[in-house]
Amino acid sequence: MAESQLKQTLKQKIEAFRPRTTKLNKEFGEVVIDKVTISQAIGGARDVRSLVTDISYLDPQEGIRFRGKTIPETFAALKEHVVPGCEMPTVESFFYFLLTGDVPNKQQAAEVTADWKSREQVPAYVYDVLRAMPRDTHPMTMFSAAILSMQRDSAFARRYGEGTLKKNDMWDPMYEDSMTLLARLPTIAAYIYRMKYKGDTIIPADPKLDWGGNFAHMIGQVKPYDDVARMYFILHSDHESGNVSAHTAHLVASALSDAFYAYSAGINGLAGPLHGLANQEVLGWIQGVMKKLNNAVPSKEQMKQFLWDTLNGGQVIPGYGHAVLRKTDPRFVAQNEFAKKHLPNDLTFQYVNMIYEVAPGVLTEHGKTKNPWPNVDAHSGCIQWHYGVREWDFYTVLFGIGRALGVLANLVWDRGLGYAIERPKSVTTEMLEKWAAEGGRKIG
Ligand code: NMX
Ligand code: MLT
Repeated sequence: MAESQLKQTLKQKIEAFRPRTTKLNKEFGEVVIDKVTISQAIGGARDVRSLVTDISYLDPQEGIRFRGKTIPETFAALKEHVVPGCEMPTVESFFYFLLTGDVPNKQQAAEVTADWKSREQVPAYVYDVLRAMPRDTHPMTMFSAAILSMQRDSAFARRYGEGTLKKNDMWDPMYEDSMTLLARLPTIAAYIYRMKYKGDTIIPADPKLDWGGNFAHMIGQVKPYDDVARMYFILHSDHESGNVSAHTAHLVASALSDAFYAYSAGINGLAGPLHGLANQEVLGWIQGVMKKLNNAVPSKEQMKQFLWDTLNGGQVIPGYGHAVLRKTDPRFVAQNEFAKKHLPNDLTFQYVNMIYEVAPGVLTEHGKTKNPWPNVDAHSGCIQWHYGVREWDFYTVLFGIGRALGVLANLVWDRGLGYAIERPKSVTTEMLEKWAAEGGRKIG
């Protein structure tokens, strides 16, 4: 098969970039860029600068930038890729941008579409795996298992096993696996959705549709949900590399495990309630309040009381707080703007807005969280619910389809730049106590 233009472009970019990483490592490897405190060692390595990625960067005040562009700038840059009759660009054009750093032209974006179409056929054994699982299995477990099952076809594992794969060429089969995985994720997710919640009535792919539009079609949705799907996948794609799903995948892949092993593991991390599962928790929380109020809109005082009840019950307010962000998440803002335009009178949307009005004050008064503002998950379920995707426990699968775009682009570059196996150093509690008594550990 002739090598795609995208792959040739990527090869040139990786080879041109590699000397920068090599030089930094060889000539400036001892330059200090951070220090580590006891609370960082105990507290989840928060803020320790120890990962490198050029695909996205998260500023605590501003939020995410994809390849240097804010969310509005990203959408503006991809304007010529907006699907006719829609508002959102294709996910394919966005992926080209994420992977290469260049805004694609029409032909370059079309090449991604064609490439994914050529790989989208999901092997029958994946469906066998899904069907063998009890139907009440969480869809994230199903999604992870389906991804893992395809490891048997990994190009990376096969080429590595042949014993001739050179380090500088390892990005190539990682790219192949990543493209295969991306091509199949919407079909797999839609299959889980229809099998689990829609009486096992599977809707086949439509070859005329783009990646996001096709997913909408395969779960049985109509316009404008196709734009919701595109927006959702783009917004959830990447959040630099320290978040649990991206970091897990990076860590697993650093052992030269292939993309299937690595992304399945990333999905398992995304399934945690402090990470991606928070979007399901938010909807559950809102529905709980609605039930108590017989679907009435609460007053601000009532809403405050519900928030306090949750906090006093020892639980977190889902969708609020963030490990890095210290302002409202711009992914929340992007969804809020979409909702204002398309579902202004939706009851759940009214709840989301009212929570946004009162929760930051309540959380500030509560005094624990460093960030009382909403994150992406505070909004996403509300839009899904409005369009009839009401099976909350599927929401994190939607996150997982989008997150694959960023994680897999990163894994290709990780291999291209030859990042090492990850292995931070552990210390004992006794050591920490000793250094605490001494006022710090003597370095050097
Ligand atoms: N409600 C109540 N308490 C909170 C919240 C919240 N939303 N956020 C943080 N806290 C507490 C936190 O539990 C911790 O308490 P303790 O000292 O008793 O352990 C304290 O505030 C300090 O935490 P932070 O340093 O502000 O936050 P951290 O970086 O540790 O955690 C989250 C970040 C996102 C895990 C945390 O804010 C949280 O649990 N939020 C709710 C769940 C959520 O929305 N997760 C989705 C995040 C985005 N995503 O998609 O992954
Ligand atoms: C994410 O998108 O991964 C979340 O906002 C969590 C994070 O960045 O830590």
